[in-house]
Formats: sequence, C-alpha cells, structure tokens
Amino acid sequence: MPIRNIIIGTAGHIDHGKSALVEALTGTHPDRLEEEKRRGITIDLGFAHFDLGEDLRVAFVDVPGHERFVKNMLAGVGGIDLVLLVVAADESVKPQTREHFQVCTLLGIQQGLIALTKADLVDSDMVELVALEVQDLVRGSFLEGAPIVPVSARTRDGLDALKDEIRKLSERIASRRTDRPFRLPIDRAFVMTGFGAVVTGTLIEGRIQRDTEVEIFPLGRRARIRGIEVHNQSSTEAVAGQRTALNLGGVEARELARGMMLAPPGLFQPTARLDCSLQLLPSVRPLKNRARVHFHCWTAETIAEIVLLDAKELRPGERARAQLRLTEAGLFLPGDHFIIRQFSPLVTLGGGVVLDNLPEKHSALEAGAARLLDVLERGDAAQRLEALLQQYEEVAPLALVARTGWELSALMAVARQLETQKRLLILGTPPALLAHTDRVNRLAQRLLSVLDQFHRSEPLAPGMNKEDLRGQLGAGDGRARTAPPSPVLFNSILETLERQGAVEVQGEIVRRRGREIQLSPEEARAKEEISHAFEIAGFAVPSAREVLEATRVDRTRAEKILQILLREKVLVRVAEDLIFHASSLAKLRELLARRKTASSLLSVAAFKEFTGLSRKYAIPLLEYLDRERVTRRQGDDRVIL
Ligand SMILES: Nc1nc2c(ncn2[C@@H]2O[C@H](COP(=O)(O)OP(=O)(O)OP(=O)(O)O)[C@@H](O)[C@H]2O)c(=O)[nH]1
Ligand SMILES: [Mg+2]
Repeated sequence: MPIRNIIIGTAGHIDHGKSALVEALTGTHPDRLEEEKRRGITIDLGFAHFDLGEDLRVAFVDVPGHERFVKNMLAGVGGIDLVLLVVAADESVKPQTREHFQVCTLLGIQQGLIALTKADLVDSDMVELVALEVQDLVRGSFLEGAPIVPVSARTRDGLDALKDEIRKLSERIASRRTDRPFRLPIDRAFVMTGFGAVVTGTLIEGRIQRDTEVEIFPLGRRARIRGIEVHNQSSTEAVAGQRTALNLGGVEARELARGMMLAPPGLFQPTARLDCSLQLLPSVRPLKNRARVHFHCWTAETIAEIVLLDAKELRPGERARAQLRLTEAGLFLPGDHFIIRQFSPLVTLGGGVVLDNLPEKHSALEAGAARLLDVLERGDAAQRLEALLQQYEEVAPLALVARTGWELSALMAVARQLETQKRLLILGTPPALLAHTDRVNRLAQRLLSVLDQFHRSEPLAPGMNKEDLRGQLGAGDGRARTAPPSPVLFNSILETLERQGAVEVQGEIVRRRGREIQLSPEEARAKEEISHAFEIAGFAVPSAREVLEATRVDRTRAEKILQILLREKVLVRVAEDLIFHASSLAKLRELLARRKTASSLLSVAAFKEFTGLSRKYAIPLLEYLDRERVTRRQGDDRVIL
C-alpha cells in the first residue's frame, strides 16, 4: 500500500503544550537547541514524524509560540497541509493563538483541527468553556466546525481521539501538485561531517531526483543533489508534500540559508517586484500607501514597500491590489501566499496572494494592467495564459513557464487549446515562440502600412528589402519603442499576407501585390535616354555618371532609373563602373562564336583588337565572359567555349 504523507503544523500561544503534544504523538521532542531546552520554550522550528497505521505518515512542523519568534513560525507554516491549533485548557485563547490562527487564514490553509491541551489541569466545565471561546475565534473561517479534541500530553488522554481526527482529515487533503516544476524552500542549512552541505525543507511542489541539478534562488548558483532523505530515510526521489533533506554538492553550507529556494535550473527568475492581492486584518490600523513592512513568503523574509494600486490607503479588513517592492529578490510564483508584518510593534498586519511575479513597475493601475490582474486573479488557466501572452509581441514558452510555474508540457497543452480557438500562434519546431493573434494582426496591419508608405515615397523602387521592413516594424507605434519581430514571426506574417494576396515576395524584396514601378513621363523619357546612350556606345561604353548627368531628371531619380534598367537586364553591370547595353553583349557573343570557327584560342591582344577596346575595359569584360562561361582562361589566353 503506498504511504501517504501529510504535514501538520502546530500553532498556538507560548507554553500551551505544542511541543509536548508533538512528543506525545511521535515519541520525538521537536526542540533541538540547547537554549530551547534550558529555557523550556521553542525558539526555532522543530520536526518529528510518526506513522498512523500502515498507510499514513504524519510529519509535524512544530513552531514557537513566543511573540518574538513569530518569524520562525512563519518560515514553518508555509508548506503545511493541515494546522493543529493548540489551546491550553487552563489559559484559553491568547494573543498568539489569535495571531497564528490569522496567519493560517491569510496563508489560505484549508484544513485543521483544534487540540485543547493540558485538559488534565482543569475540570470538564472549563474544557467546555474554552471550547466555546475557540469556536468564537474561528467562526466564519476554514476552522469553523473543525474537530475540537481535549487532550493531555501528561496522561495521554484524548490522544487516540486526536489521531482518529487526523486520519479523517487526511482523507480530505488535496495532494500537493507533483505535476509542476519542483520548488523546495530551505528551512535549514548545515554541514554534516563527511557529507558537506545539507538543506532541509518541505517539497512544496513537483518531484526531485538524486543526481540532478538544482538552481538556488536568489543566490543564482547551481548545485548537484548528491543524496536525498525523506523522513530520515535515504531515497532516490522526493515528491511534493514530503519533508526532505538534500545533500548538495558544488556549494558550501555557509553560502546557504533559510529563505532560499531550490528549483530546476534555468527555469525561473528571481523577482523583487510582485503584483498581488492584499488583505488587511480587521484588528489593525489603516495601511498607508508606500508603507514599509516585513514580508514573509515560504521560508523567505525580507522588507517590502507596499505600493497600493487602486486605493490611497487600505482600511482594516479590506482587500486591495498592490505592488510589493522587495529589498531582496527571491523566487516567488503566482498563487504564493505571503504575510506582512509591521515593524514596531511587531504585529501581523495581513497577507495576500501573488498574482503576477514579474510585473511592470507601476504605482497606479492603467486599464490594461488592471485587466491583467483581474484575469490573473479570477481567470482559468487558458484565460490567464492568454492574458499573459497579450503582454508580449511574441514570447518564448519558457518565459511563460517563469510567469506561471507550470510545467512546459502543461503550458503547451493550454497553448494548443488556445491555438485551435485562433487566439494564438505557435511558431517554430520545437515550438520556439508564442504570439497572440491580436498582436500578430496588428503587426500585419502595420507591415502593410509601412509597405504602402514605402511605395508612396519610393515609386521607382520595386519593393522593400525584407530586413529593412522587419526593422521598421520595431520602430514603435507612437507608444514605446519595441524590438522588431523575430525573423520567425516576421516570415510567418509575410507568408500569411502572401497567401492572402496582400503582398508579393521576390527573393529579398517585398511589395504590395500588383504594385508596378510607376514612372512619370519625364522619368520614362530619361529611361529611354539612358538606355539609348549605352546602346549607341557599343563597346566604347560611357561612364554611368556621364550618362545620368545628361538626363533631365535629378541625380537620385536617374540613379534609380539606372537600377531599374539593370534589374530589367536592359543594361548589364560588368564591373564596378562598367555597364554595357545587353544588345552590345549579345553582339559580342556573336562575334566570339564566329571567331571560334577559325580558332577557339583568343589572346587579350586579339580580343582588344577585334573589339576595339582598351586594356582598361578588355580585362574586366573578359573576366565577365569567364564568369558567364563564354570563355575560359588558359594561361594568358582564353578558350572560347
Ligand atoms: N499538565 C500538563 N502539562 C503540560 C501538558 N502539555 C504540556 N505541558 C507542560 O506545559 C509546558 C509547556 O509545554 P510546551 O510543549 O513546551 O509548550 P509549547 O506550546 O511548545 O511552548 P512554545 O513552543 O514555547 O510556544 C511544559 O512544562 C509542559 O510540560 C499537558 O497536557 N498537561
Ligand atoms: Mg514548543
């Protein structure tokens, strides 16, 4: 039978018997530190586990109740499936009972149960009274209606009932997602003699294998997983929802610390800016725009400036959208819950959920940004992907993995669904980029208008050079300057437009379909003149400059007309400044053919003589004939082919 893993976090006021209860259930006292033992309080997170029957392994993350160590509690509570709220029957609800409970609510924890500890110290009336007070506290929350079990760690009364409730609740826990790239927030890092760096944490999503690489955020380093332990047992793999210890190679333990996050290499980006939905607790003072607070997410802790996006201040009990600017970057993804706490006095203010982990910097919401956040907050997977896609002209699928936390294959499945609805294009094999259809259509329109504009200002040009056209598409559309579309996207747009009959592509030249070069009567006359000048010159060709200057059109236009003649092959450029009329070259071929009947060997001198050309023209012309395979060089002579 496969063993299911659940992780229970304790919560509750100092001295209410959390650690004693964990010990009573697991046989392990979770306090590890010398100081904890001496002072009789928990300072940092403690871990212990036990098997409930053959198929359920229960791991505990035991947290400190002391108000000064709430930050340690926050580092532990992130990865739990279920909270065990501990309330001492002789003291009832106290400040950290309340605060820990609020934290669990803000973090979106779904399941939990309540233990009334030290039941041996009070009578049953008192137990009932405390139960009522606890019910008051949790009314309207995820813990409303949760089991309340009186227990005693001393007499062990109630422990079986508690285990029964844990088993029942475990059935209702949605298993953590193993179909996403893994993430492991580090809660401890230390050196183990003979092994090197070891980190521990709850694997919150995905799965990890021994001998694979991890990236350490925000350190920006990579390391190798040399060994994995799950619940103190060596293993080749760990899956989401397990307490995990990793032996890492390629990194020193002193470089590692609580708050860092392990993830697959090269997939994610650290971020110091988060757009989020933020909720303020009812019991605190209004939160001002630009307030600075402590920010806690998973095991990470840093300082955040809160930029309220749709309100000037956030009132107690209310929810608003905000951009958090973090002092230290970390790996955070949409859907991650976080807690904010005030500086002094140090109390929990509220919390929220990340909507966009890589947002633009903004301090108020423009319509577009507001729409994006709306969809990211409430949309389904396809809607969210589409909304993200609309932020880009085009984007690599992996860049969207970094903004969703989805596995690439899952992302592409959603993309293909959108593709069949004609919402996006998937280009390249393997898929190299995605582009939203709206954006692509806009780009196509822009391409046509750039091309029209080009034809208007360059009536003598056959069309626009592809690369120039692509470059112009990046010049921006009145708003921000954007990069030109990638060749892949550009060519795809061009192909579509060609198919639709809007443009014609000839080699490197693009023109509007049916667009002819349009010559004015004056230009047509100049074209005649230029052609004629070369024609009558025969082999004694003039320089292009002379010919162009003799026409009545200006130099630039004359230059273009010359280009047209060259393109139409009326004129042929034999060398840099050596242009012949096609009829002269035809005549030359004829002469050579005739000469061949006498002798196929031709010296430069003979060639000069019978064409009447000077050496300056004869050599390049012969070279041209070689290239055209009319002649072939042989020593100093030519063979007529
Ligand atoms: N009589 C009685 N004493 C208990 C029981 N559970 C705990 N205690 C005592 O209460 C004191 C505090 O217990 P802990 O388990 O350390 O309390 P805690 O909630 O872990 O405290 P922090 O971790 O510091 O927040 C200890 O002296 C325990 O022996 C119980 O069920 N009955
Ligand atoms: Mg304790």
